Amino acid sequence: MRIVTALGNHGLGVPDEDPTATPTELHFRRRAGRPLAGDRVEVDGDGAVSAILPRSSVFGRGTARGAFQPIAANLDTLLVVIAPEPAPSEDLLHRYLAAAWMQRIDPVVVINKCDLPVPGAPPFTDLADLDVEVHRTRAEPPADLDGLRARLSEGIHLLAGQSGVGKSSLANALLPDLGLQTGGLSHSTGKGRHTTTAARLHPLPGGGWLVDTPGVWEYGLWKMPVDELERGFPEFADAPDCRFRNCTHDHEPGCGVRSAADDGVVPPCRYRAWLRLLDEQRRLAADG
Ligand SMILES: Nc1nc2c(ncn2[C@@H]2O[C@H](COP(=O)(O)OP(=O)(O)O)[C@@H](O)[C@H]2O)c(=O)[nH]1
Ligand SMILES: [Mg+2]
Ligand SMILES: [Zn+2]
Repeated sequence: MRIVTALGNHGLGVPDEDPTATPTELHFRRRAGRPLAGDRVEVDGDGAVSAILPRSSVFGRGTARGAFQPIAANLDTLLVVIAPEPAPSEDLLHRYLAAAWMQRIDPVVVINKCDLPVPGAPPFTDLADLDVEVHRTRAEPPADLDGLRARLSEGIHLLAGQSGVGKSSLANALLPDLGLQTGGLSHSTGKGRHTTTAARLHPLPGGGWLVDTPGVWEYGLWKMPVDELERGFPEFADAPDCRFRNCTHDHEPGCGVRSAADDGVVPPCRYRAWLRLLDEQRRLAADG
């Protein structure tokens, strides 16, 4: 079975061979651990989840205290949605990219609302310097979605991005029967934290799954070692070696990453993102 949504010790699942079947209620046995949306699981004779099959990835976020909060399993793609309006946060864009890379998930940037003029300014102009796939779409009314549709026909893909960029509109355009509320209404109803992070998988008509996580757009990382953070910055591998093996690429003399950023070998926007995420790690560490 494939878990399409999980809420603590129970959830909904569909047979692997029939993703569009009506999901059935599943109890999760304690010894199975905590299944997540996206998990493939074994079900015992009583119809309860007895084991989680090995995961290819786990996508999560940091809580306010810096703990890792898992959101979905076996993601292939993180769709980072930005739009000309509301103006994108450079910080949020780059932390999503880093989070995807460090969790072995391919990021894809979706520039939605391409009916509006796309500003010739960062972070839009920085995208050309990054090793990341970019799609331009219009969700409302739906247009220019064929490229994205084709890209999503296999695997599990999660829509992320700040409020108002058109995530619900995109989900509605890609999943004609969904009928999600658009216009940010789900934000103003003051739903609890549990509701706002419960991910839900929807089978796409052309194959593949789209994961929708209502309300998740503030995105903090969790406490992690510096080398784990660095997995989110694959472009640093192109920099010369640093003088110190445990270099944090911040203040240290002889830092290859900083010199590569100065030379433009590492995109300066990525180096700035690194310094912000390093700062966040130091704040999390200081909070205990
Ligand atoms: N002009 C334009 N507006 C869009 C597009 N996609 C969504 N919108 C509008 O943007 C607003 C926010 O969309 P919504 O899907 O709720 O964004 P979400 O908060 O990311 O889920 C709504 O008023 C949509 O009608 C688009 O491609 N072009
Ligand atoms: Mg929405
Ligand atoms: Zn360094």
